[in-house]
Amino acid sequence: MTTAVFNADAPRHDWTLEEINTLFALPFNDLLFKAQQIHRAHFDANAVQVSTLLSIKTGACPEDCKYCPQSGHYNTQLEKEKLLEIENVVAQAKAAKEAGASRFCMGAAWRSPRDKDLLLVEEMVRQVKTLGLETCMTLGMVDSNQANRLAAAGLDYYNHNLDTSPDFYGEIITTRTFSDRLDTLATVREAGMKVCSGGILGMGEGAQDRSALLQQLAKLSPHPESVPINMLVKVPGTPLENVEDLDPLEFIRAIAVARIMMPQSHVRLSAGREQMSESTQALAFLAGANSIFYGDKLLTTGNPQADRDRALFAKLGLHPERRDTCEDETAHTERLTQQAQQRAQAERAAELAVDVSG
Ligand code: SAM
Ligand code: DTB
Ligand code: SF4
Repeated sequence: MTTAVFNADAPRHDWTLEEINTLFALPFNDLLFKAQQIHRAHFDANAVQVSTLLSIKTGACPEDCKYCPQSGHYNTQLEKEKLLEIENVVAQAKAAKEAGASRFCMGAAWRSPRDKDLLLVEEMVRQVKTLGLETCMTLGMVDSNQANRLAAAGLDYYNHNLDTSPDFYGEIITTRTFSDRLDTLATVREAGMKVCSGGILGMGEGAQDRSALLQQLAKLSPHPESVPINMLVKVPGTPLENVEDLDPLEFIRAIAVARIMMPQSHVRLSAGREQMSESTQALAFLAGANSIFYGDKLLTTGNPQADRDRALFAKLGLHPERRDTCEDETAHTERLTQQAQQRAQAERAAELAVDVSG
C-alpha cells in the first residue's frame, strides 16, 4: 500500500477563487510582507534574472489580439519584417550576452510556425545556445511534432501566455480560444521544455479576471518556471489604445499574489516598465518579481534604456541572477532553497547574538 505524504511546502495547484480574492483583499503591507517572506524562502531577494527580447518576425499576424501592435487586423503604422537572417539573430544575441543578459527570448508574430520556418528557427536555437545563453521562443501555437523538434534543438523555454481569464478571453481575442492556449502549454510541457506563461493586466478586465488568470496559471502542473506579468502597453491603432489605466498598486498586488501562489517560479515584471515609475518597479521587486526584460526594446515597443536599468539596479542593490546554464531546474530550485535556508539561519543566529549581548 502506498501512503500519500502531505507536504505543506509543496506548490499548490488547487487555489480557489475565494482564497485568491482573500489574498488580493489583504492590507497592502500585509500582502507584501507575506509575498516577501515566501520570496526569501525560495530565492535570493536581491537577484533578478535578466532576459533580452528580439522580434525575429514582425507584424502582419493573422490573429486579432486587441492589445497587440503586430496584429494584421489593426493599423499601427508598424514596419513589417520577414523572418530575420540567422546571422542577424546571433549578432544580437551576442550583444545581449555582452550587455549582461542570461536568456535570449525570440518572438514571432505567427498564429503558429510553418514547417519550413521551423528549420531556420531550430538553427537559431542551436547557434544562440553555443554563446552560453539560455534560449526562449514564442512562436504561437505548436503541435507535438513541432514542440519535439524545438526541444531536440535545445530550446530551454517556450513562452505562451494565457493573457487573461477564461471569461474575458473572448473580449480580447476571437481567432483562437483559451483552451487552444492550454493545449499548446500541455504540448510544450510534454516535449520536456520549460514553460514561460503569464498574462497582461490593464486591458479593462475586472478584479475577478485577474484572480482567475492567476488561478489558471497556478493550475498548470508543474507551475510555469517563468511567469511574465505584463502591464498593457497602449499602442495607437489597437482597439485598447484608450482603455482606462490600471492603478499601479493593483498591478503590484497581482505580482505579490502570483509570488505567493507560485513560490518557486520566476515572476517577471514584463512589458510596461518604460511607462512605470522607478518606485512602482521597486515595489514590484519587493512584491516578489525577480525577472525583467533588459534592453532598449521589447518586441516592437520601448523598454527602459540598459544604462537606466543598470542605475536602477545599483540604487536598489539588485544584481543579475547568475546561473550555470548546465544546471537543471530541480538542481537550480534546490540550490536556491538551500541558499535561502542558510541565509535565514545566519539571520536567526545574528538576532540571537544581539539578544544575548543585549
Ligand atoms: N504570437 C505569439 C503569441 O501570441 O503567443 C508570440 C508573440 S506575442 C507578441 C507574445 C506576448 O506579448 C503576448 O502573449 C502578450 O502577452 C504580449 N503582448 C503583446 N502586445 C502587448 C502589449 N501591447 N502590452 C503588453 N503585452 C503585450
Ligand atoms: C511576454 O510576456 N511579454 C513579451 C514576451 N513575453 C514575448 C512581449 C511584450 C510585447 C510588448 C509589445 C511589443 O513590444 O510589441
Ligand atoms: Fe499575433 Fe501574438 Fe500579437 Fe496575437 S499576440 S496578434 S498572436 S503576435
